[in-house]
Amino acid sequence: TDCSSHTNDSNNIKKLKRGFAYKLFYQQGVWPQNASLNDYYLAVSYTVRDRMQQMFLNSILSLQKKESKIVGYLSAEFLMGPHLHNNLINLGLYDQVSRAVEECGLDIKQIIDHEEEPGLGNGGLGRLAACYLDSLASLQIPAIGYGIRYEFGMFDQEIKNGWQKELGDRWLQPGNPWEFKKADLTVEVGARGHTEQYTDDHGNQRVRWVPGGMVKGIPYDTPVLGYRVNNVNLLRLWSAEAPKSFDFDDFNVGDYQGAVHEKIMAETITKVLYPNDEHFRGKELRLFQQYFFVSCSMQDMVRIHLFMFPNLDNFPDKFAVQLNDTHPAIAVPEFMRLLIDVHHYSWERAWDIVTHTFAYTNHTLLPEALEKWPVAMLGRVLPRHLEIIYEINSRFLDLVRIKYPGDVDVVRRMSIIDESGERYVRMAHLACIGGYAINGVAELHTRLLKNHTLTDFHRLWPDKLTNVTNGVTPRRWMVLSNPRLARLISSAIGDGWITNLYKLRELEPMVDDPVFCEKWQQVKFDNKQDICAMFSCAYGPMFNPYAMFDVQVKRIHEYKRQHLNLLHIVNLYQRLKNNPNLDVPPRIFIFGGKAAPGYTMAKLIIKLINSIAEVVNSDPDVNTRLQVLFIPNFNVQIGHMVYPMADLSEQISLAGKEASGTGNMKFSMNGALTIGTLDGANVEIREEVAPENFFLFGMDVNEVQELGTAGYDPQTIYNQNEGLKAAINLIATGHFSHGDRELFRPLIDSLLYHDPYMVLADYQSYVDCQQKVGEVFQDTRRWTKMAILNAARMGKFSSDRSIADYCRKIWKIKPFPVELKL
Ligand code: 26Y
Repeated sequence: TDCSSHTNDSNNIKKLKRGFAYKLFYQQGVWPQNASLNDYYLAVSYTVRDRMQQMFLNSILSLQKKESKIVGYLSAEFLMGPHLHNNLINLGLYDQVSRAVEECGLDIKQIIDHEEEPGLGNGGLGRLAACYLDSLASLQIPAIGYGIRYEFGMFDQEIKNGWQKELGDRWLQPGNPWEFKKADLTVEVGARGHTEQYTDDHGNQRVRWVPGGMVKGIPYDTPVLGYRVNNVNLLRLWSAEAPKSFDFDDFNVGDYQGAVHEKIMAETITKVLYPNDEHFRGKELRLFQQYFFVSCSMQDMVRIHLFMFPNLDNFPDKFAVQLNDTHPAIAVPEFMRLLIDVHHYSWERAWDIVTHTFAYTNHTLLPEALEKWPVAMLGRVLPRHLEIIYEINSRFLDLVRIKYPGDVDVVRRMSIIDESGERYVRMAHLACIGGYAINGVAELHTRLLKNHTLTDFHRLWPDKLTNVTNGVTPRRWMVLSNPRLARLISSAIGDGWITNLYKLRELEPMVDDPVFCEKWQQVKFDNKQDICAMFSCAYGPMFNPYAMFDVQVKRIHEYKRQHLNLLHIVNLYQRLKNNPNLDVPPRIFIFGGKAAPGYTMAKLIIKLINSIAEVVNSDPDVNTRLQVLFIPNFNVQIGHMVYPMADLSEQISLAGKEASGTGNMKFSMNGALTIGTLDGANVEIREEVAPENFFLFGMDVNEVQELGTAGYDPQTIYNQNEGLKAAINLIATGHFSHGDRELFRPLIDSLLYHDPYMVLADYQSYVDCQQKVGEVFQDTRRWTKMAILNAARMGKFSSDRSIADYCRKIWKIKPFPVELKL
């Protein structure tokens, strides 16, 4: 059989090569000798895509079976990352395609790296949606991810003179081989206009919305493979187009300029992803983006449902619709409108259907991130929806009044409308009221939702709010990105861990096997060398793979406290300058992450990182033991390199601010140790790996709260801590800015006079903990044991576990394996 599988292999490789040549010739229109790398990338991708079609079409067919319930995952962001590599792994075709490509005289890595990643998300929330699609397919749960096909995704970041510069992300330019345009599934979406009452043919009083304008929504489908299963799910992203472009007979008689203008206006809707995460701004176009994709998606699900059933009575049995944060929460009034105005349901029956359809995931506790649209704006853009929201609110508040007689304050607090000043629609309240389930994304986060942010809703409906701790997919974040580690693990315990991450526990006894430990270290070393080699092009051969790689990659945000990390670096720099014999291991501090273009303080933090790097890296007194590196343009692709090479993972947000974090999980499953606060999922990671394998520092949520109420004064701390004072002064006096004392003043002033994220309060605890980290790192055997135990205990943080929780606790869906028939 060995021999026959070998002939199968070589047969398949032959077929793959023929496939490449065919696609080059017929699809790209080039001979192999004239083909560019992009031609080859596309030819390989189309060939691989063909291998998915059988499963894809059979999966679509099975969606249309009455027995299977479908998850509709509504998300304004899907940060998918590159497709080709992932699809090769999930199909089990990596080795064969790699050899076929090699036999064409090319390198599979080159081809894989050529892909322009679809960066249709800001960070955690968008990447979570992508991990969940992977797990849904792998667990054989029928699902459709609904979102927006932004023409420009997350901006590309360049560093110029230490500052962030934003460049447009033209990801579709080279051609996207993974999507199918489905022009026949186009839907129409209205905007603006007015509502009117009318009497229908049967004498019923009805309301209709007469929109002022219409746009077309065109779906583009991307297949989402599961890992080695036949189930292929669907990512359906909507693109906006003008309804009758260049048909200026009807409305714009002869008005060519006007017609073109209308077309341009329509197409701006899906032009660009808003790059501000965790900071809400009431931009009308953003509101319409949300409504646009939600309306398209709800209409699509209704169409699918009516293809199988005579009416929408049993819609909640067919679809579980998850709202990924409040960005799609306008789905609640939109579905009400479709049911009442279009399908002529009564309010009561429509409300029953709606409230058995939606579930809402909250991803943030930061008040500035909560979406609230000005009533006036919402009424202008979506007049019918505002009426419906008022009616929902009025009926809801009646219920609140009956539950809490005489309590006018609770009515004010729970109302969908915030009437404390200018009137706003609170989208979180709409999502809580309009669905049957609400969840937080980590135990601590859910507890805080229950006790603070959503406490009134929790009191009213005690069973509605539950926790589903986030997870990440081990396919992309281990198998794909860390092949050395994946091979080592599989050689020790088999490859069952890839689909059941709890199996990594079987690695635990290996900590006493010196050979295994050495191999583990070698993997980490090789991963570190890879990245050193990569950066030697830009920086020369300055990075030392024997150093500790201390990494913080995530969006740049004050609450995530990159500047706390910097204060420690400056302190270490000063100690090294003062004492050349200081007994600390060499360390490379690595940063990566994007700042929202309008977030001045975050951009200043990037400048400070690069300024410190400039001084430190060129100072021969310290630069053999301390280096700082800012990796530009952190995205999924760069994440593939970063998580596997890290020794230390920085998860240092102020307790109570990070809802979950998911980078923390990626680091840990790749054998990095965490230095972190008791925030988000750090709490559960520490619980799983055991306290002795986790570097904990800082205040917990209670202490943060107590300090806040007692009155926090950062200046007292500054004055009482010599090391801290010296570090801050060194920055303030212009040591890292060529003597310029003004450059970093806004940052210094913020720390000294406000310090909203209590950086100074946690400083000493952080520095002390970093001291301990350094000591443990010098004991290589101990560090390695801790690292192995970290990875071995990451079972809980697979997105497979998260999705299984959603299925059981919220969606009530069971696996539905796809069978292949011709
Ligand atoms: C309102 C708009 C400006 C907005 C846009 C994007 C608001 C928030 C966001 C993105 C939020 C986000 O990424 N949140 C993160 O979600 C992760 C997945 O649950 C969490 O792990 C992480 O802690 C949280 O910050």
